[in-house]
Amino acid sequence: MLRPQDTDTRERKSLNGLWRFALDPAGEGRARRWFSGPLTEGREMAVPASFNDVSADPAVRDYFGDIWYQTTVRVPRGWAGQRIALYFESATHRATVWVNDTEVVSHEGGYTPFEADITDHVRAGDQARLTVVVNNTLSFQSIPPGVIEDTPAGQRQRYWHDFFNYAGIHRSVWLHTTPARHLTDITVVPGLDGATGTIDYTIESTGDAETRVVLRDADGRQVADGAAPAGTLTVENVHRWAPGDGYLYDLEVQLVDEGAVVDSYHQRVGVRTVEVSGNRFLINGEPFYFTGFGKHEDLAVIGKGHNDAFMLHDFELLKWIGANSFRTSHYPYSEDVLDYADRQGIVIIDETAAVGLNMGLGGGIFGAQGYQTFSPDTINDATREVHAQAIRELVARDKNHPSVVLWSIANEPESDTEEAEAYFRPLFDLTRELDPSRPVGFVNVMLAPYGKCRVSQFADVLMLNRYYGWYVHTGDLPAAEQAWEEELRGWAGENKPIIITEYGADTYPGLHSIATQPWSEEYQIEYLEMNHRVFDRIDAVIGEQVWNFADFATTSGIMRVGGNKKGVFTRDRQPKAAAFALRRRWRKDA
Ligand code: BDP
Repeated sequence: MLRPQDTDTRERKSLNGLWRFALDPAGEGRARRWFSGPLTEGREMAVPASFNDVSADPAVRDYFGDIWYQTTVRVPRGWAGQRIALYFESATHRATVWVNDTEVVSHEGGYTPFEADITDHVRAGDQARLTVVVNNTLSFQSIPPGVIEDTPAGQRQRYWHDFFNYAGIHRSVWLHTTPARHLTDITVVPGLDGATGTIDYTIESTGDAETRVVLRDADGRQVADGAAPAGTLTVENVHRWAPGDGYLYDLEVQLVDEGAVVDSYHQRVGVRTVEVSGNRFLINGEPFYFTGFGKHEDLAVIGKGHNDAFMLHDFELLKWIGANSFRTSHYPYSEDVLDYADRQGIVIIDETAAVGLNMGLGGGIFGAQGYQTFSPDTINDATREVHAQAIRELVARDKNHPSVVLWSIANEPESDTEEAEAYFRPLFDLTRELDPSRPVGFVNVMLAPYGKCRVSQFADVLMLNRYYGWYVHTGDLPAAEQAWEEELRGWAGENKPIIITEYGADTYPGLHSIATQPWSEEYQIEYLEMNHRVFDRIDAVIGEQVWNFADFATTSGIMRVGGNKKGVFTRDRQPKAAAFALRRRWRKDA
């Protein structure tokens, strides 16, 4: 599936704006065919945005179930004779869409795009009613998982991930055209042979037209071309894509019939290689050290809604602090973020939404559980298929981004049991089959330390989340330092690169202390410095990503003060004292 574009042969129209909106607590909208007429409740909702915090009603914030969105669109008159499609960049966590009275698509998974061909259901020049029912409930068969529990006060949604279950239509919605005969997919895999760049490409299309590809450099000069639907382009003296240098070529792909261009699409290409060698992570053959953060899509009012200005500002802050990378914890981020990272030369660890597959984590953050992680009634084969589909859709969407250097197929799942091993083995195989060009890993949790984890054997890179000095040895940094180093030395013996994908301390901005006091701004600095001493003593550590870039909203709990406060920046992006300390470490020039 190709993201909508305006090209010589394609047009798109944004459907962003205010949509009619209705919650459906009785779950009656589908049976009562709410899609077959105007939603009458009279509320409106911004698209893109999470609906939760837009309203001032706490019951809306915590609502789970069906959520209805509706808009009307006039199909441009000039679109007659074209194939017309609807493209949702995401709808969290699942959605069904109607055009007028006809159901056109359903999609499971909250963070990847889906599309419906609606050519047969609309007419150029006419108005059409679009209705979407989004559903945000989590179950043991959703990614991420959750459960609805009956309580004396009614049903409650529980989940085991430490961020608020924002939902709705978080990203842009497009109405767009393609020609009837059209390109359906493009895959590029870059390579390097000394100063020469290679680009293996594969083009998929409907129909039997010929293919033409033209590669242009950033100044628009043609540097290579080809005529087959698959092949290799070479570029002498290639300008490599590299961390900090987001140089992109433009691959124009055309379908051609008797000399006429039938369809045309532009694919950005960054020429770089990624490889694991021993305990090194190589980009363009050079060892790379990751600095940066685990982030979230999380903002006041709009929740996980994508916002261009905040995206630019976050990247400015990354640059300011000397971060060269981040992880899309804990779900695929907006396609705009990936595109911008490509252009900025920011390196990305791209993660699925498989977070919270771990009932062992219960006690502390989420309260007692009473569930077994893997069992026929909880995370089971059906869940694994949903998880596999999430991986397929992530790779399909992000495979061409040079910024993406590593797949993370899960965050902190149970990984110390035989069931976990059996669950994950095929998912690693699948990811490698889908993309042999990038390393694959998952993020290991403290409950499955060195010697106990049975899943890390499948990973090319070890990604560890550790909270020595926070959740354990709280406030006792010397004890934390010793225990942390001891564990890390064990992992280092595996001869794989190690990225510390999370280490962090909750910090209440403005709280100060001369004594070593957790929650103070000084403690956050001391905690980070302790970690850095440990990392610097261990050769296999090739990356440090602090948890978190910014404070973010979570579910309620006694461990959370108005959300998770491990941000180096506050939720409104003001620096805590630790930001300056990190900047001194990461930016040798500052
Ligand atoms: C890890 C999770 C992350 C949490 C973090 C924390 O990966 O989502 O927010 O810990 O506790 O368990 O702050």
